[in-house]
Amino acid sequence: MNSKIRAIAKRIKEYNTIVIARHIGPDPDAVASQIALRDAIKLRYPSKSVYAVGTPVAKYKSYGILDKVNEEKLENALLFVLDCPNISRIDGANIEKYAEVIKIDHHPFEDKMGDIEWVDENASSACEMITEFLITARFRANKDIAENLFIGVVADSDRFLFTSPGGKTLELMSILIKNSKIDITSVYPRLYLRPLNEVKFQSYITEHLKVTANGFASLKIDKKVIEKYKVDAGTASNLVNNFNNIKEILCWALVSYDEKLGLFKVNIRSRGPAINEVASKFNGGGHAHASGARIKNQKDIDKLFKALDAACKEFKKNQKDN
Ligand SMILES: [Mn+2]
Repeated sequence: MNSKIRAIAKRIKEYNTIVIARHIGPDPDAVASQIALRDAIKLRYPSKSVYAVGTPVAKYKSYGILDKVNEEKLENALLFVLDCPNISRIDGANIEKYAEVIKIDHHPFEDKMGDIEWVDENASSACEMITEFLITARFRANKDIAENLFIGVVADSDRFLFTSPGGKTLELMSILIKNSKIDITSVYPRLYLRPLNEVKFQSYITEHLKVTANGFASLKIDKKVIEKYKVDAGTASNLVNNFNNIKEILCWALVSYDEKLGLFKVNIRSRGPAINEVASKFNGGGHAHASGARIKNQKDIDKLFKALDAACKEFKKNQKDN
């Protein structure tokens, strides 16, 4: 058994109060992984108090209900941080309040949070790592747990386009499906069924993308458009994944304004240059080919766009040279 997995199983056994957090602005992988881990621990240890925390998101409520925890009242609790490499992006938990912190993540390493840091950049998703943990440490996954894990893997791997090497993602999913007997065709609509107004909004984006000669595409989506198509700012950023595999586009970014936070959310994807280092200079970060940034003013957005365009230019030049 992987020594990290053994150590994590041991900690779960030792602690009676366990809190599971993930990143702000959650996606299916973040929410599904925390709820799956919570429910699997409860299944094995029914007397333990296990909580999955963070801001609830209406569209993910079918994954399970999130918990509220008063951290001031916690004593000797264990905190899990899933799918989140940096302390500043943890939603709803303060690592200082816990006796121990365990990170399980598939993003490039950023902040040290505790003694056990299980970081696997090769893993497709946090849900893949939780699946590996449950299978290896012999935790049972019932139908709800298995469906959540499958959803997270499918979402982050873009339906198995990006999987870990050697077939590991597929192997783990095969074991999960076999053991839990879930029907994956009934799971897909939960991720892929979409309203017509959203598809129309996607057409609007396609129609209005600005594409440079270097292959950088971008669009600032203003409030009026979001209102016209009756979508929310979150939908605008999630659609970014639908612009892959376009010949003329190497890297692309969508910007929407988050009223609640009072700043611009930029979602960036690339099938060419690595973009996380560029994003990290603009209050952001992420994976080499999928990053995001939160920006306060228009000027910095233009600066970020220039830097991404330059990265595309450099990438094209290197390809020609080789
Ligand atoms: Mn993830």
